[in-house]
Amino acid sequence: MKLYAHPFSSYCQKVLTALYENDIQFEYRVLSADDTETMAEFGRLWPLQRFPVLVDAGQTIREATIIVEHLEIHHPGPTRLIPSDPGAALEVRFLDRFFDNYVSTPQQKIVFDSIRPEGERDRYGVREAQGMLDSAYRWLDEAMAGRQWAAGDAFSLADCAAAPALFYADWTHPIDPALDRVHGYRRRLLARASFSRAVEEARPYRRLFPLGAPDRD
Ligand SMILES: N[C@@H](CCC(=O)N[C@@H](CS)C(=O)NCC(=O)O)C(=O)O
Repeated sequence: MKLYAHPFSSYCQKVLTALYENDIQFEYRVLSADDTETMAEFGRLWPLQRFPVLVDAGQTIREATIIVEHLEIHHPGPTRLIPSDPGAALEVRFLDRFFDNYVSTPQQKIVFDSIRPEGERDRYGVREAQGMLDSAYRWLDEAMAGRQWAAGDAFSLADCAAAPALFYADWTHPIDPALDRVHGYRRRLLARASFSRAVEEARPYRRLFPLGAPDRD
């Protein structure tokens, strides 16, 4: 298997967390502007040029969630990232969508806006994104009552999505300190060996964070 990815990318960390969780072996094709060969391969695989992309037995799989679903089908391990019970699986998939759509998407909006040329910035859109993050944080604080992981007692796809989403979102638009359950959950995610490994691999790239990476985590 080949994974086209970059260690500092949140969606790549989502997939890396799933791979490390089950100790799945793969060839890491790190995307770098200097490596024109890998970039060209990647561009042919996915002209939309969003990463990560996985190639497994000649099949190209795009979108982080679909890659994790693929791993569950073809490379299952001791950590079942999607429950076999269909009702429980729906809750996991819902929370995966929650973290992608309502945490990662507004977080990326704020970061990408900050690197637009002066005069091309979208202040209204950034305020909307900040409002969405505040609503998502508040909702999550309620939802996490009595839960260790996003969907309950078991680590899942939803936690693979949550880990990088909350990691970068708190850097971008800090989580209200009063939201203890969200902070506690973010700390548990950072302590999870699979995600912690992804965070350590990305540490050398922190200078790339456009808003300036805080001196923590
Ligand atoms: N919906 C995609 C999102 C992937 C995504 O946004 N990846 C970012 C890196 S975290 C990317 O490709 N950025 C390149 C760009 O914006 O040009 C997924 O779930 O895989």
